[in-house]
Amino acid sequence: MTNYQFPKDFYWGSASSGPQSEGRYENDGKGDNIWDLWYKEQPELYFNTIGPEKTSQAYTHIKEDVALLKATGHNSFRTSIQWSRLIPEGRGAINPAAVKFYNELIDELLANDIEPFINLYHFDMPVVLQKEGGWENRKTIDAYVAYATACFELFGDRVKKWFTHNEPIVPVEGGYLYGFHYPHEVSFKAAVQVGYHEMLASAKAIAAYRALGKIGEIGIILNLTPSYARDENNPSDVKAAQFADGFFNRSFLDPSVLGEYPADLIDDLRSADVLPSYLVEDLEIIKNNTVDLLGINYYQPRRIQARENPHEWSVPMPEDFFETYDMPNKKINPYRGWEIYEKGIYDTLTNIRENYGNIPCYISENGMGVEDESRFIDKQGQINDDYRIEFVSEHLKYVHQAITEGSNVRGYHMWTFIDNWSWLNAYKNRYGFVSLDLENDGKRTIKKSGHWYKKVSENNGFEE
Ligand code: BGP
Repeated sequence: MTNYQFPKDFYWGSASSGPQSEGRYENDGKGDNIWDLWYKEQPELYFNTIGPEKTSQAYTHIKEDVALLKATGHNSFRTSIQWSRLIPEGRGAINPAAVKFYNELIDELLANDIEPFINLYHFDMPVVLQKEGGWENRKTIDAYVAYATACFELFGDRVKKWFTHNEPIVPVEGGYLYGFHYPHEVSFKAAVQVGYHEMLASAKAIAAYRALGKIGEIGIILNLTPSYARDENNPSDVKAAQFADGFFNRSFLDPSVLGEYPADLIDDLRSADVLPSYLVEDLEIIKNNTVDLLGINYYQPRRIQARENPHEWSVPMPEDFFETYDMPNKKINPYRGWEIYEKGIYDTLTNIRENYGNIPCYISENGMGVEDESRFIDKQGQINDDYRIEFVSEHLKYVHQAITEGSNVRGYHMWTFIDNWSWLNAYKNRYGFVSLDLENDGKRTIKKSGHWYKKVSENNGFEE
């Protein structure tokens, strides 16, 4: 029996986001974001045609949901402030109903000793700004910094943990390479420009936070997906894995933590003629505004090999530099199809310790999506998700090992709290500690994993 005890004051919690949990509320002033717009244009793209208005309706369930956070052992919780709720037109007037809602949520969390971790951008570009080019347009950065500043001014007296973005590579991939986010363009050059603008916006928001003299920490949440070469002894595979790591991870990790872009990535992007336009002074801003705290989302690794065949697409793509391969005998989540590789979380934390100054970090997402989880409901209506308990505990063991070896890990947030709506996948994959019954007025029931997590949090660890 091993005792996995975590450091004092460890943050136990889960993560969600405004657009995935709040719901719409037509008369409460929220503007449209790109998910609302895309749903109006092409509802058939959304799984079971369920759009972004059908959520757990967190907007009207503050007390009930905070009580559930308590009942599942949370001492911290991440969500985001929806840009299009707070500032419906993207820039300009603030929506008073939004201020009231976020104030009530934050106050209720604090009254229950639950530390709010607040993220700003979670894939939810206001439509007005998207019509002007969204992150492709440098002017969006000013609108974003104004929104960030409004958040700091309105809520920064109580919120002490801020994040500028969740997974900034995802709008790059989804919106400008692989078609799963609006505006579903395919342009490597636009993709790189979008990523660069997101990064500069992050640094400028950090500068704005510090200029206000607020006492708290500000960071960024990155999905750090370790890239493993098929053959560590094959230089072409290693080079391909290095590109994937550079493009998907270090393009945000390095500027966010070290204040500069990796030289190998710049060389690769230059060779594809996709370097972004920038101003020389931007680089000073990025250098001077690195993060205090890093959130790490980890789901699965990338298995990479060198390209075997020339590419088949008509435009340059990141895949000119690498291809993924299907590793034989890998462990798979049978209910979602993703690889499960628990050691990836340890390798990522070790990389942060060894190469990124052991900056304070926390696991900001990690979780197991399951299709049709209703098949695991027992007679009492509880989902017996032993697979999720195993998933979380196996990852926590590796987090524990990293901490034992000196990693500066401050907490663990599972994705997610109550089953939430997820972009084009809607409710295809359920992730929560708490189930949501869409057929039954959004009824919430704590899953077996939620009860288990409470004990883990109370004991600040577990024995196994
Ligand atoms: C992460 C996002 C979350 C959530 C999660 C699960 O990348 O930060 O917002 O969507 O993935 O995704 P899915 O429901 O598509 O499995």
